[in-house]
Amino acid sequence: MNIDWDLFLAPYKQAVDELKIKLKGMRNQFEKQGIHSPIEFVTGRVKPIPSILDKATKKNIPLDKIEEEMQDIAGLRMMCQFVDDIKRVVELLRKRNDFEIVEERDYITRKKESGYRSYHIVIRYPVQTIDGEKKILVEIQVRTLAMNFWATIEHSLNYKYRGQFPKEIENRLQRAAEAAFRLDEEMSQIRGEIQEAQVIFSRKKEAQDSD
Ligand code: 0O2
Repeated sequence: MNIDWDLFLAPYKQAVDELKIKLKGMRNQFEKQGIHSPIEFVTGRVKPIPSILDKATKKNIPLDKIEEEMQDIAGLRMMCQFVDDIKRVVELLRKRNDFEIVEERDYITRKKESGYRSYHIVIRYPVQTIDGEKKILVEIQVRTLAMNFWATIEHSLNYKYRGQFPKEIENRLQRAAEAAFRLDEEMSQIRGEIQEAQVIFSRKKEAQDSD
């Protein structure tokens, strides 16, 4: 099957661009109201073509089925400071009416064997095109900064070793995953202190900026 990738990926690119603005807008609304935002920052990407092809081969997905069966061609990531913020973000996403939630995968309560933790929400998002509305699947990953740090490092190593980690690296990654988990726990314990400090810091910065 021959795919015109530019044409195929165009609505995915549009969805990522639109959702980045919408999800970043949620953060801005918290800031405007002067309350702690459960969202620290948002990123988004369209899966590169070689990764789509690799995943299709690995998961036995025929190319004419990737639209329905590959849920993360369009992907957004929402990073949070604290583990409790993840729940709040998920609730905010559930309340929205500009998309429909298709599936939720909680890899926080049950982390993956690799040590990976994150909350995944798959949505069906309507993109308006000149040929009418097209609904596409988008995966939103919600995670803390510590979970993101670990996943980013593990992802690069995975790429280097193609999933076949030497035993020592595998052990270190497991220990790093535990350390990231403990870091999240510690930060949750001193959450009040951190937030007070952040309010003082942002007031001081505002005062300096208006001088
Ligand atoms: P990329 O480069 O991030 O796009 P599967 O791929 O079989 O694990 P499935 O069914 O596609 O799982 O859904 P899942 O696990 O909900 O989401 C897959 C995506 O989650 C991955 O995309 C990663 O982004 C992330 N992820 C899942 N498990 C791990 C892990 O152990 N380590 C890291 N670093 N990320 C993980 P892709 O396609 O793998 O890659």
